[in-house]
Amino acid sequence: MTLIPKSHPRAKSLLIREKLVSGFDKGLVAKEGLLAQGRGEAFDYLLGEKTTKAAKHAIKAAAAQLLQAQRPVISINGNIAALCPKEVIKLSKQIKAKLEVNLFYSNEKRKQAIIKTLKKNGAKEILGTNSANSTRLPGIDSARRVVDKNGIFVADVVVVPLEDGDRTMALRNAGKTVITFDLNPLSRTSQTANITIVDNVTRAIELLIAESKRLAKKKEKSLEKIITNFDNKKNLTENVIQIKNNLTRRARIA
Ligand code: PTJ
Repeated sequence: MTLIPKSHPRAKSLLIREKLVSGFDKGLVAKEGLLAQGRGEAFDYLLGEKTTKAAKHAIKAAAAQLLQAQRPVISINGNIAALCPKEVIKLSKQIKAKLEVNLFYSNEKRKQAIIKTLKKNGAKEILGTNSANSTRLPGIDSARRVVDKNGIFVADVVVVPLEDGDRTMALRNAGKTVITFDLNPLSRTSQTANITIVDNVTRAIELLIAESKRLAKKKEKSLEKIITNFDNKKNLTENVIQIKNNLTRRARIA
């Protein structure tokens, strides 16, 4: 990994980039995953590279939703395996969710590398690895249609971080509640998910773990209230307004 001096004004962003590049070198990340990171970085820049108030609100709703779920599943792709393998496992333990590897750019070698990384980071059971257990999610043509009979197929709540767009609607049509992390509030996934956390997954995942821990002590009724009071469209609008305000401020300085 390239040495990034801590004093560099963009050190945090550069370190995230290095994680992706190193994940690519280890065979975890698709080439296209590097492009996805670039798009994310651009939106992160516009959002001010910090967790917005709206994102904190979405994180709280996501934690409540996950604690209420009967069969939650976290979908793992190459970018997530490279960016936050430890955290995703910690989250799965906290909310008792299953982990399922599901790739857009399907590739058996890459899948095996992802499984190895997850196991190295403490994952016990990983779904999406046994073709005898696979089935098809209707309404989707990409490789993401192949899902595990005991995982995403029967899940009630699915976390799909850094998604490519065509699966969220298929999952919604199958009656599932979808939670995503997506820095682009305008993406199709952001617009069709039930809860969109518009934040860098590397920042937001730790906050989601902490919030799930905090809300685990709350009664069912207060979790329900958090969920029903959350409006994803309104939350996305708040994020777009945040971008607009940041740009207006920058335009005044320039
Ligand atoms: O490993 P695979 O084969 O399953 O492929 C994974 C990628 C991410 C390549 C695939 O799902 C893809 O092509 O995704 P997209 O269509 O590029 O969408 C990814 C979305 O995630 C975009 O809206 C990005 O802005 C957003 N994004 C990128 N990096 C981050 C992010 N959101 C949160 N945190 C990030 N670090």
